[in-house]
Parts: sequence; C-alpha cells; structure tokens
Amino acid sequence: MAGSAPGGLLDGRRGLIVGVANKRSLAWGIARRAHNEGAELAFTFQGDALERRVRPLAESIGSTFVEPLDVTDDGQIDNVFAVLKERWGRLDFLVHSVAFANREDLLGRTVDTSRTGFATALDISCYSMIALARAAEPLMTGGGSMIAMTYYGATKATPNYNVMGIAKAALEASIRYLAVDLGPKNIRVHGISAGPVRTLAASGVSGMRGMLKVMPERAPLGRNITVDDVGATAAYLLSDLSAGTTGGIHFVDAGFNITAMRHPDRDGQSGR
Ligand code: 0WE
Repeated sequence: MAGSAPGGLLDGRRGLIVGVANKRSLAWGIARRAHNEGAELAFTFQGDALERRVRPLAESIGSTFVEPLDVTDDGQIDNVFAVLKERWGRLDFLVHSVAFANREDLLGRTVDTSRTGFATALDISCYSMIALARAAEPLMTGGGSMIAMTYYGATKATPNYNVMGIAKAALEASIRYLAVDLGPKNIRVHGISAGPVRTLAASGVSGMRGMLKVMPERAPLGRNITVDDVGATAAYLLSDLSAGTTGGIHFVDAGFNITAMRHPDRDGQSGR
C-alpha cells in the first residue's frame, strides 16, 4: 500500500476513524500515523461542508471508504457498520474523536447550563462512544482496540470548559465500563487525554491562546503537544504493543497534568 511501511505496527489492520474535520484534526493525526503503520482506514463525515474536507484527505491515503455519520442518529450508525461488514467483514480498531456543546455553554457559568444543552453535550460527546462501541463489537471478531479522545477538564474544573468537562468525565467513566464489558472478547478500550492543540474544535474557544502559552511554562516537557504526538500514542494503543492494557486514560499533554504549578526556575522557553 502506498506510503505504508512494511513491518508497520498496524500492518493488515482495518480501522474506522470518526471525527476528522480537516487536516489539523487530532483524528487526522491518528489516521495519518495508522496509515503509515500499515492500516487500512474508513472515515465518516458530518454534513456536506465536512464531506468536502474529509473525502480528499481519505483519498490522499488511498481510502475510498467515506460514509456520512451524525452520531446522534442510530440509523446512520447502523448504516456505517452495515457498509463496514459488507466491505471488510470485520474491524480491528475504532477511533472516536467527536465532541460538541453549544457555544453558549462554553462561556460563563456551568450553573446556567440548560437541560437541553446538557443533553446535547452528553449525547454527542459521550453516548456516541457507547453506541459506536456496541456497533463495532460484533465486527471485532479477532479482538480489537478502541480509542476515545478526552481532556483534563474531565477531572479538574477548567475555565469555560464547563459542561464539556462533565461530558468528558462521563466519557472517561464510560471507557472503564466498556473496557470491562469488552475485555472478554479481547477488545481493549482506551482514552487519550490530549493537551490543547489548535484545531477546528478549539477555534474561537476563549482562553485557548493563554492555555497554549502556559504549556511551555508549566509542562515538564516545556512545549505544546502536536497531532503527531497524539498519532504516535494512538498507534501504540491500537497495536499489539499495548496488548496488556485497557481502560486507561493516557495523557499526551507534555506532562502538564502531573504538576501542581509552574516551576519557579522555568522561564517558559522550550524545555529542549
Ligand atoms: O474538547 C474540546 C473542544 C470541544 C468543543 C469545542 C466547541 C467549540 C465550538 C465542543 N463543543 C464546541 N462547540 C462549539 O460551538 N477541547 C479539549 C478543546 C477546548 O475547548 C475548550 C477548551 C479547550 C481546551 C472550551 C473551553 C475552554 C477550554
């Protein structure tokens, strides 16, 4: 396969990637690396605007499997997995990189979150992982690996992250319960908790600039993370290298989460 290395970590594996919006997406960083490790990939898009972004990206790595998927629609989930079953007959991995909360719920006070805003955030950002895991399970006949993307705001109250933090807390708990359910089938379930990255999901988020500036000052590695960092950790979690691990949340945040505050000797220049 063009661009894939012989002896790749994911040679001959087939995976579904949900959540590519454009070339800066974390899901695209994972897809690119999975492809370079020998995987064959299927993609989904939500809406016409994103189809125009996703289709050329998929084609650039030799994938013609591009199906519509609104994760709130059970019929569309059924369709994607029916097409997977028909085209491939089985599935080895799944990547979930989807989140949404209403913009008004990512400003101001969590105490003002409406019932419908809460339901939207939890449905799209958390329940969708459970629904996709259930649909994927019968296709993962040789075992498998699943990843969902999360964020530190799940465990620490983070300015403006608000109902998304609540949704990510529920997603992280879901990862553990799914890992227990699917472990007997040798299907492993993982979370990747990524540090802040400039993606479409982060655009227009107030305070993003400040977060990207604080990372090099406080994170042990003295830098921001990249989508390639996320892709590399994902390749490990999707491959047999992580055969003995499931249910964990793996931080790809340059170590930010293990610190309590900025080190006084740190000037914020690169740690390298
Ligand atoms: O999980 C995320 C982003 C999730 C997200 C972003 C948006 C922006 C546009 C979910 N829904 C929406 N809805 C919109 O209308 N991140 C980890 C990136 C992020 O988002 C934040 C952050 C960070 C970091 C929002 C507030 C504060 C920090």
